Amino acid sequence: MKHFNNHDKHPHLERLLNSSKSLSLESDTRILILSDLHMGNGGRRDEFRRNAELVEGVLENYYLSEKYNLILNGDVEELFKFPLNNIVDTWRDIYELFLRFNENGFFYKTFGNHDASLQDEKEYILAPFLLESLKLLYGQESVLVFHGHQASVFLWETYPIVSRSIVWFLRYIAKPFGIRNFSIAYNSRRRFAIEKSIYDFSNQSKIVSVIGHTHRPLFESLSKVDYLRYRIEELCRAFPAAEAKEKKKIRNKISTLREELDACFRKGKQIGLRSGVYNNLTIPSVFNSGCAIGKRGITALEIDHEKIRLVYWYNGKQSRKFLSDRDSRPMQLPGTGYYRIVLNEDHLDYVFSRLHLLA
Ligand SMILES: [Mn+2]
Repeated sequence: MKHFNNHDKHPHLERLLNSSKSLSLESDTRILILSDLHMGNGGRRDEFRRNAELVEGVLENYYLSEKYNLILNGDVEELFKFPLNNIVDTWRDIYELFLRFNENGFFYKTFGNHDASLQDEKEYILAPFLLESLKLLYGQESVLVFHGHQASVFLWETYPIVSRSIVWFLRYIAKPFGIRNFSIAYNSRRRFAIEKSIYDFSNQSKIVSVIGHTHRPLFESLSKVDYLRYRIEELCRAFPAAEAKEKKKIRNKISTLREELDACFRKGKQIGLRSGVYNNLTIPSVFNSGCAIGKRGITALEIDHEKIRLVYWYNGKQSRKFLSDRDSRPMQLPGTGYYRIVLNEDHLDYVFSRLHLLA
């Protein structure tokens, strides 16, 4: 008789957790986690092209010199649309830059659904550093880094063999008929289903998962909309006890946050944004680095001296003044027009305490 337990619900994720390479976080370890670059051939259909200089600039002039290690968390190459040799020829300098992170300690790359076929490519430039997932050990705790498509119920997203026919479709059929972005056209329901599944698994296993894939940044399982709501709630609670001068500040702050929230919903109508709150008490078990092909900039996760951070990099010349949710000021990278802003940050002790108290 088959024995059923909770883990049977997530066989792919269970397999990842048990088979991952492990790596210990030291008290001063620094890691940059970047995902979903979708690098192409440098042409018009290459979604990476617009942020290529920004990515190269911040990797070389900030993360490499600040002694960060690097994990690229899947969908680095867009192999559904372009052949590997075109991609590597186009972006050779960036590949060489990735490899230089080995000087700081380590460089790893996990594969996603769009670059899963690289498992078979022995000659691939990053082949020695390619993994399906990586487990970061923080004392007794685990942070599992993987792309996230493994939680999909769609077979073609999970298994490279099945996805070959999709590759063929996208490269030869979708292109002539002008179907663009077929493969990442996530509707909110599918995105939510993947996040929810990884959230449930992480809570059951008492681990933190760091993913990409859905292109939606998450910090402690919260999307931007959820986070803005929480901040507004916090400020309302602080209001009654505040001094008169402080009250005025809170009022202004709330109105700014509400404008930002309204803007999210206006945009949400177009992109199918959906709240990431799964129940009233959110467990901080899922983080998502977002993507490197955003219209105005890139999001990334940093692990730095036992803290975890969601950051946003943008080109100051192109972007509107960026509104920060938590009073943090944008920092300019000297000698460039690039800015980094910390969207959220917490100590890993806080994250795991909350996880164990609530999950
Ligand atoms: Mn993906």
